[in-house]
Amino acid sequence: MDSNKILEASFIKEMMSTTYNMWRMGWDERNGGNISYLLKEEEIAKFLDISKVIRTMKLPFPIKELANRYFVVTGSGKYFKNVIDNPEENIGIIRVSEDGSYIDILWGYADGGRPTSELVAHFMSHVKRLEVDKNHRIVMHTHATNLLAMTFVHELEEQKITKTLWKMCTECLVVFPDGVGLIPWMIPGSDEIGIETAKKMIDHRLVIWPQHGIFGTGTSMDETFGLIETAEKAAEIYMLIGGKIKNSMTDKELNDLARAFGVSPAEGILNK
Ligand code: 2HA
Ligand code: ZN
Repeated sequence: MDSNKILEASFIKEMMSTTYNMWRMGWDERNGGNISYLLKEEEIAKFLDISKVIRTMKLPFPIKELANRYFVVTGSGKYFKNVIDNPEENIGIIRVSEDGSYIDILWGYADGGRPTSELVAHFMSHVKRLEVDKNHRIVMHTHATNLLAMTFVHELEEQKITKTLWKMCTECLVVFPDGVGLIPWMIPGSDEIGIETAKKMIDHRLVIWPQHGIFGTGTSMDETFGLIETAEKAAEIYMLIGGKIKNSMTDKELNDLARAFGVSPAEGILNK
């Protein structure tokens, strides 16, 4: 099978267009950001000989929950800006081994590269999200400008950040009633940041990394991008108004909104 047939696959096209969009948003400077997309074997087998392993790579610790799962993942050190012109070098397709201890590289990373440095955070977040949503597929990390800026001037308390974001645009509570999770500042790429991010993913699809960026998860690329885009828009409004608030939605209005749209706001944030 021609290995470039994979470029016709919709999931590869989605990786190309999404990374480009995120770069255009100004969120993914240089090698900032990473995406992993859980794929079904049959989706890949249509385009690629899945019995051909190019290379293998050991994982820092076994992730048995993802055994035999396939992903397309952005490359470590690669620029989102460049994926659209050269997907073979900047992204790759991987499969987690039977015992979860290593990965097979099946396509991509053509210059000898490897998946994102945040692979642990991605894999552990996939595990947690799959436990709560069987349709879960995407983990997306990005340096969304205003969400990052907000972590310098807002209290670092997840319920307070959630409430602030909900109040910035009427749509926010409807789009992320589960609110945002927040972890302390930690070393990127470490196992610890992966473990702490994943813990937050049990209750949230968005997790903020102070002074760094955000992790978003979802069932499709559009939904996940839209989730981060909505939170980022709210953070942009917050940074634009700079604390000078004369009018805003009351807790009662937010509760009415939730009822009208049939969503349940995360507990303990709005006054009843
Ligand atoms: O991939 O964004 O957090 C580069 C990063 C690390
Ligand atoms: Zn980052």
